[in-house]
Amino acid sequence: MRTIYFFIIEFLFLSFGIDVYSTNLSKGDIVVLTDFPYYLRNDIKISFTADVTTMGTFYIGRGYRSASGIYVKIDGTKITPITCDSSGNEIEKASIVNDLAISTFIKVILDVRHTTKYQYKCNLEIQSDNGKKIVELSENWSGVEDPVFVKSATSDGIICSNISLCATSSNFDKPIWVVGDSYLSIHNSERWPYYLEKRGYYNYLIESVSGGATQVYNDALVLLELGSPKYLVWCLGMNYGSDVDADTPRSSWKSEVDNIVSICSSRGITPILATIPCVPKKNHEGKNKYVRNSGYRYIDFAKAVHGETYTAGVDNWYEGYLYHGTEQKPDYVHPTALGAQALANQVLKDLPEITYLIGDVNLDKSVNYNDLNDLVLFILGGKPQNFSLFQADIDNNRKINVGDVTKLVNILKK
Ligand SMILES: [Ca+2]
Ligand SMILES: [Ca+2]
Repeated sequence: MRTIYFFIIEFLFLSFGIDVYSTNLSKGDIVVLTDFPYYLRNDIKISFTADVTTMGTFYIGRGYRSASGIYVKIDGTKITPITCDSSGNEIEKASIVNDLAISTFIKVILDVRHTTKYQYKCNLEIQSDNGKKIVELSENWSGVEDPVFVKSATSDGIICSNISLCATSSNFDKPIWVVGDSYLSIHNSERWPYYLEKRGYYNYLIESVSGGATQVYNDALVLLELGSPKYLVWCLGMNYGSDVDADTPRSSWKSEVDNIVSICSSRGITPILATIPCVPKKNHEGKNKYVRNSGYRYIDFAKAVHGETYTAGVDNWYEGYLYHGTEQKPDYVHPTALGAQALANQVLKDLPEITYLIGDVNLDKSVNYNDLNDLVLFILGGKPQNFSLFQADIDNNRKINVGDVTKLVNILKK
């Protein structure tokens, strides 16, 4: 088997997508989009086109045989959704009939987007010689944290040429990006984004992976090549080593935070830092002092759960906030549902902008023609009441002008 790694060949600045091209895909080959963020969650659109030499089985999606992998297997007669268990073993779901005659070309589009609470569903579209087929898959893609790939099966795989694999995300337009680790999950009631979603607030990009540390920092550098949020919320810290003391944060964490702040500064992005609750085996006092003294805004997660001080081997959090795990599998790192609610409340307190609706320029929690009137009034030099500059820059280019009016009209037309 051959593994092919590609680097960015072409940016599509209008859609913020990444394309990768190759001459062919043979049995056993896998193509991975190495310059597209691996840990991007939520909305994502993947497309694959190829000239078919011999139709056979192939897989397309995210995380081939990885712990949170989710993808589809397509062959000449059926489409089979696949999820992977925590060991990366494939679990095949009920197949859907594939009645397309695929002999000269194929185009596959996977469009994953938020549908209902805690659910990210995937629309699959396949085009070929005799038409197209569109199906909505029933699996929930909200837990995915893996790279985009296409793979030809080893024994009966597709053979094709002129392949193109492309990925993009509507999330790149979101004004707030949150980068972190296993604390960030929308479908787990022991994580804070769950409680934001419960209140209807999910309008932000999440980049995260369990155990996330420097690998997420590196992924964030890739992500920042694809767009610029207004706010970059930096929640990494738990999975770095203990601080030397309360005045000396872990050097690897500090150098990465410093670099992210520097990138934000040069790009006009507002960094939002975060304190990290101390846990019985990890001292984050140095990181937290550094965050508090940085002069930047921050979310005070340590305060939210009473994890500000470190005592080796002792749970200093509020009663019932820290998950202890089981005797066989102790935890002492993650919050309980109670702890997660406290963290969510702290996010709402320290970053109220995360609740804003795109286009709600008068901040009355609905988007309608009053917002359009106020936006036009402001651009013409008037002074609308309760006008939010943050909300008015709908196209996220740090200017408030006719481009934002066009965006708002498009939102209202939907
Ligand atoms: Ca409004
Ligand atoms: Ca603008």
